[in-house]
Amino acid sequence: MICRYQLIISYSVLICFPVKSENKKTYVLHKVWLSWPDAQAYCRTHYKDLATIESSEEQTNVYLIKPNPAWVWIGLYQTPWVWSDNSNSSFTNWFNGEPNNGFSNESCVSEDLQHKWFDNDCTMKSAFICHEGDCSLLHRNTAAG
Ligand SMILES: [Ca+2]
Repeated sequence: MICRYQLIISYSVLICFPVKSENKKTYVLHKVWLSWPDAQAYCRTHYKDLATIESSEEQTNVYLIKPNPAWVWIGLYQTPWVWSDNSNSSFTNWFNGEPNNGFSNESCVSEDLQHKWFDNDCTMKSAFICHEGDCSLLHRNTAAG
């Protein structure tokens, strides 16, 4: 009986918990210029993913981390338009006339100086915004020894 108890309490558990009380994303601006696929890879390695923007409130939060105007990649690409982190948000903030696939190769989305969205050539190099997950994994080893 004692043996079984020790087995249970020494089991390692993974707990996902909100980083902030309102489950807000944390956006991080990177001023290194990368193509969209390279920016996605960077964000997935160091954060959760390229930025997903799911509401006007989150759009404002993106605005707040861009004190210096810059074009930035965000995590939307096609086709059809999907978010890199698989969010099913339907929020959009397109510039008038966009997306227009203007050069027939515009499959990745960047945000302009006024924070409106444009489809652009994925190989174009640009600053980009990553986001942290809205929850973090806590690895807790409850081994009692
Ligand atoms: Ca375009």
